[in-house]
Amino acid sequence: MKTHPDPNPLNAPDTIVAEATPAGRAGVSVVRLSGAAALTIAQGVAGAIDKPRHAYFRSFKTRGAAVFDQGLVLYFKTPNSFTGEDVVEFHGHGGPIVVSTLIQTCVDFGARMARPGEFSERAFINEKMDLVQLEGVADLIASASEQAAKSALGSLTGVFSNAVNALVAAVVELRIYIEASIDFPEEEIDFLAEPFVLERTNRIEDQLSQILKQAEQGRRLQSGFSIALVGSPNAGKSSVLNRFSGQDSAIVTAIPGTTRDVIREQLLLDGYPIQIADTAGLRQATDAIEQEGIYRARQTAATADLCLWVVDVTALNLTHSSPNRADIEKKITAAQTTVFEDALAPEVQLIVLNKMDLLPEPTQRQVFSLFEADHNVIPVSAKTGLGWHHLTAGIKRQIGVSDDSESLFSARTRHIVALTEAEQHLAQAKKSLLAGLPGELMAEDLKLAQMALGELTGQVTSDDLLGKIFGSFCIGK
Ligand SMILES: Nc1nc2c(ncn2[C@@H]2O[C@H](COP(=O)(O)OP(=O)(O)OP(=O)(O)O)[C@@H](O)[C@H]2O)c(=O)[nH]1
Ligand SMILES: [Mg+2]
Repeated sequence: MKTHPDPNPLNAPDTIVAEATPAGRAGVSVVRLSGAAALTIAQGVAGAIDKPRHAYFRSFKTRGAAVFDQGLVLYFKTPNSFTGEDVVEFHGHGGPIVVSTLIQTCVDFGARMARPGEFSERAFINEKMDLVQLEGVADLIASASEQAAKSALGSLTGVFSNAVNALVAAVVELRIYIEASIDFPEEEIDFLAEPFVLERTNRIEDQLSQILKQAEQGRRLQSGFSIALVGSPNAGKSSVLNRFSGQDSAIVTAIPGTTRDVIREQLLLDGYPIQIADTAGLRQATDAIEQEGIYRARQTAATADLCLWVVDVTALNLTHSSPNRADIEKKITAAQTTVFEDALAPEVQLIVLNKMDLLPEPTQRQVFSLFEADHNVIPVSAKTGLGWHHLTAGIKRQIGVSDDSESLFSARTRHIVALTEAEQHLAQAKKSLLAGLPGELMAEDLKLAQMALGELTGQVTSDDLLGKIFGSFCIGK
């Protein structure tokens, strides 16, 4: 009788196994083994296997040699695998019993169950991918929109990492120069006064702020952009929400003060994930419920990535005069300041001039032409959809996404934190330089900036951080 190889589990304590596909019933399910004993264990389950990247069609047997499934076995020889270790994939039938028998059989032959994110962790330790790339893998899997997936792929393929690495290289180069100057104290002043020291510092600063901007956009692409609809009662905020969501999400009535609660909808705007919030109309309310609604409206506006300030165009009394742009803008500002004393910064808002359908045709045409080339005031009708594509385009412009998103990558809060930290250290370094302070100070700040950047890709890491990152991944990833 043919006996299965029997690896000593003590020699291979660290070969891990998990289902790589989601649990449940499916045509095919993939179980993955990784570690020094992966091949021996796989041979125990499926017989002789030696050729890497070859699809073997085999029966899968338990340690007691009972056949329980048949399928494909693929062997990836170290270091040419996802984890960098020997990896074997079993493509068996996707039934819960079959999969659990397969995993149990691998354990019987000496593997152990993988912890969450352990395959990724090994890929990181074996330098197959850096942290940003592995997070890109997780983001790609979690992507809820086409654009989010595109940006995650950017991180996975190294767009983000390359940008960060280039920045680290530039910081290191500058550091070496500054540190060399410290070794020649008599000439230090001249060293630091070389114009290229400031030039390089400025260039690094520009590069960093560019990456930070892209990272912020990348993070918002993953989590979604938040938009708040604000304005006076009856301006048509709820109608705008309903047109965006394509359904009657919020109650619309002709009674001012209809909306009190914040009503949130998730949607895709040309493939970009958006969270849009309808809020209570802003006015001096006497009713306690409405007051609370207005308080919430302000809070929503303050934390949103973008506010759409909805204005009822008929409330501007344009019908009797020939509309004039400066006049309209003045009226809008006046309306805003009466209801929203802590005025919104112009860069976080778009003015939605609603109810255009109610204007007489000639006035309508005039208003449209007045704001044709304007990026901040957008005439629309929530009722008829008039001008809606301008609004969509305006939002995309405001949140900084373009259809050419090739250069995008996904990012997480921890990346933004690290980049911001690096930016602060760099600013401090520049300050010391401009103040003519000793080179040691600048060198130290550059070092701190470098370390902050190193945390992104994992060049500098604590076990704590790694545990947190990989712990958030799922088992089998
Ligand atoms: N003709 C026309 N009427 C509109 C338009 N948008 C909203 N309305 C009407 O204006 C009234 C108020 O609309 P809502 O969407 O409830 O306004 P709101 O800003 O949410 O009001 P509050 O919740 O009270 O703050 C309703 O009668 C709507 O049908 C529009 O574009 N054209
Ligand atoms: Mg409303």
